[in-house]
Amino acid sequence: MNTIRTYDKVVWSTCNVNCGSRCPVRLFVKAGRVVRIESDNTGDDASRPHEIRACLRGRGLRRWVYSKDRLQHPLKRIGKRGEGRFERISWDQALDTIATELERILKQYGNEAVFRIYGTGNLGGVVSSRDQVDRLMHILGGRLNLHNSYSTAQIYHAMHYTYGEKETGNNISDLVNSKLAVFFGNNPAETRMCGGGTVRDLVLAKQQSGVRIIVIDPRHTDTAAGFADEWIPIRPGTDAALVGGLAHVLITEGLVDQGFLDSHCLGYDQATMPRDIPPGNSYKAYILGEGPDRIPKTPEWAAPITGIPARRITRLAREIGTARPAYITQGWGPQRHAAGEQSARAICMLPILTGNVGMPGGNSGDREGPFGIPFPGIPVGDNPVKTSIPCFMWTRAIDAPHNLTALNGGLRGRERLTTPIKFIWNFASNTLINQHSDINRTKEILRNEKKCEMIVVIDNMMTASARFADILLPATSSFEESDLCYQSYGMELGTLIMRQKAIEPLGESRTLFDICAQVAKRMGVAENFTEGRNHDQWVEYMYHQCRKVKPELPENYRDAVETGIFKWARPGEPRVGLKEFRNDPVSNPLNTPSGKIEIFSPRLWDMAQTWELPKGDVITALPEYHPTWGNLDPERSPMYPLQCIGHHYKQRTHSTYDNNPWLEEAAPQMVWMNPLDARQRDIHHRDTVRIFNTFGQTMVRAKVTPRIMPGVLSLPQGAWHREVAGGVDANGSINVLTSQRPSPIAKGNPQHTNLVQVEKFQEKS
Ligand SMILES: Nc1nc2c(c(=O)[nH]1)N[C@H]1C(S)=C(S)[C@@H](COP(=O)(O)OP(=O)(O)OC[C@H]3O[C@@H](n4cnc5c(=O)[nH]c(N)nc54)[C@H](O)[C@@H]3O)O[C@H]1N2
Ligand SMILES: Nc1nc2c(c(=O)[nH]1)N[C@H]1C(S)=C(S)[C@@H](COP(=O)(O)OP(=O)(O)OC[C@H]3O[C@@H](n4cnc5c(=O)[nH]c(N)nc54)[C@H](O)[C@@H]3O)O[C@H]1N2
Ligand code: SF4
Ligand SMILES: [Mo]
Repeated sequence: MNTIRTYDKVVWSTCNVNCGSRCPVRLFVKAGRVVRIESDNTGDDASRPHEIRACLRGRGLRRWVYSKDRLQHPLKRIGKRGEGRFERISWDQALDTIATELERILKQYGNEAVFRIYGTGNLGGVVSSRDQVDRLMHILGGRLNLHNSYSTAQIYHAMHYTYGEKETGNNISDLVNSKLAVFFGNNPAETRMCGGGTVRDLVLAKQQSGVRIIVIDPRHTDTAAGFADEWIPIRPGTDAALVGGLAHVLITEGLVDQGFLDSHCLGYDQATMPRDIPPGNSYKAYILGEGPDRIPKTPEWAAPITGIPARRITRLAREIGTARPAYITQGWGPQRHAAGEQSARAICMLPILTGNVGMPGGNSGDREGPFGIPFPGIPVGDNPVKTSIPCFMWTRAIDAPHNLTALNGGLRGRERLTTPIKFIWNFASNTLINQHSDINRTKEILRNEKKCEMIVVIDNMMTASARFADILLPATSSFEESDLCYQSYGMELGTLIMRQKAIEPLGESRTLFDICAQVAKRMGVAENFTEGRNHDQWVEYMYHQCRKVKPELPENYRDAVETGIFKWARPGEPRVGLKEFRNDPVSNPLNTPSGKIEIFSPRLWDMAQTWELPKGDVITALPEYHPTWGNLDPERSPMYPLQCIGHHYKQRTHSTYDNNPWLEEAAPQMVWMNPLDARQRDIHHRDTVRIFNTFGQTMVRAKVTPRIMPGVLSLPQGAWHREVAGGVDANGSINVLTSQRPSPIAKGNPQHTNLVQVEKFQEKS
């Protein structure tokens, strides 16, 4: 290995993005440049706490930080919004404009007109976190709140109505105690790629116990390829139908845990139904065809909907019903759909029916539960504004605010939105354009400068969102600022990394803290905002807050910086979610109104009567399957006969790192397509194809592979949108094909629900 003496300094840093692993990296600096990156090398694979190896993306950070797309100076839009034409201005000009406009908009429209859009580009920083914007706005009287996330809107609501609790899952290391594992749309080999994520624990559990793993996913994922004993391809959006077929076998063959259902659950059969509900509405009645629709949910019923043969459904049900304990889990792919709440709730029915909830080696049906140390974020204070929109509904809050209500759009704190969004803070987010649905419609809404009047983008790169800024500010990257970084979804580890500034800011980049402090100064609230600290002093202050949680951390901040990285292994046995409830449901009731697992949800029963839904959407008290606008029988939608999902891809984290050419070479952007679908259209591997629907069109190369089921495409989400003609994207950016129609309960993003057509791209001569 190169000796440290070859370099001027070596500092600890992190990969910031929201893949969730927050890997430590070491930056080797020479003559003011980072010239080499290494991964964590403290510990080894076998030790506890273990080594956290960064993936290719973290190791490729230099290509990203020094990219030609890097923003280096404050810019002001010239020409129409979104054209991408800017002129360079000074920091003073930029900050004065922001402060003047913010003041004007606050005065003219009030605080509900200001919105900090969802964005995850710098979740790895504590001081350089989006919380700074919230803190500033709270001091200035508040901002429009947001709830949900683009990650988990539907599953969050599913868990809320079923269990009333968050994080109900067992640690994945608990797999060593399982007889069988069933993964619905969960792909940790790609979405939790490094040593700090789930994949390492999965490798170890599989090695130790040889537990049988079944992956249910439209794609033969890297997880299926690496770990699964069997892959069952399923039509996207139909997991609830599969569960219906499985439940029918479990019930009719006596494989359900009746005792558990009687003592812990509401609404499995008539005996535990709420008294005021008419008979025939229990889960058992629904499955056996004794409910209002009179349809028994047999495997033969589920087969044509899901694309899984009835025989295979029966066999899977018997496997699940006889393996005790069974670890049934789902990723967040099944829920990022038009009726994702129903898929997520339905998958939970398998562990509920078989009594695998709250057991070692079992699971609740939720995603695997994390272990994390509760280190604090910066204090953001109270938001005086109580109105909150689902984060996905922001385009409606600009375009048709008066049509966004509690009953049709999940608005909280008000019956109806009264103030449109007029000012957007977009920090470390490409959700303004690239990551939100229906890019072409979003652009149309934002191009109208009378609607949203001011957009401030603070980013490292000239992204598709940055092009829609009125004022565009260059932020320091993680190489250029000190901060603290905590673990995210770490299953077996808690971490604290003392990130150190490695190089001077590129160009005129500034930290988010400095930007907010300067705006605060111009608005007359500098002292409130800074509390007399600068960026580095805040980092030190937050370190001392961490010491309150982990008093064994060095007393002296410089000593901590010297050590650079702290890790804690999860103590004791793997966590078993809902264990106390399982052991004694009377003394430890759940947070649902009944205190039980609500298979039948009285709250959803009421919502079904009162909420206003567009035609085709339903809310049901039971986790029923209903076809949606996006997974209709393709024969009934001949124009767009293919379903198109968009998986989270190893080349990048969302859109971040898409502009690293090394990663594009390692994992190119291609649409997955089954050979049967390709042959019908005379498409060959690596051909350029055009994928289109009513929302737009994109061009990308085809990956013709049996690793995806016929009738389904998967276009890896996050590619940088590049518009080449009206509505046409040339870079395989999936959000020109997705819809802004929200899911029924959560009002979440249905971005894996899309109907499309594909054909070979032919250059017009
Ligand atoms: N490499 C990489 N890692 C990431 C990210 C990234 O962009 N790149 N993003 C991070 C973030 S913020 C998040 S929220 C998580 C996302 O994590 P997930 O939401 O779990 O990831 P997805 O790839 O969307 O979906 C997981 C799997 O579900 C499958 N799937 C899609 N629809 C269905 C369905 O209807 N039924 C079933 N059974 N399966 C289905 C997909 O094929 C995919 O393999 O990943 C994180 N990790
Ligand atoms: N079709 C489809 N769309 C999706 C999804 C999907 O599955 N399918 N997934 C959704 C999900 S789960 C999520 S979480 C969202 C994610 O959407 P976003 O949160 O917008 O995530 P990114 O696209 O990574 O954008 C992050 C931005 O932060 C910038 N950035 C990175 N590091 C730093 C930093 O240190 N400082 C600053 N100032 N900026 C930085 C990057 O340049 C980038 O522009 O996308 C959602 N969109
Ligand atoms: S992208 Fe995720 S797994 Fe890869 S280095 Fe960064 S934090 Fe780690
Ligand atoms: Mo996410």
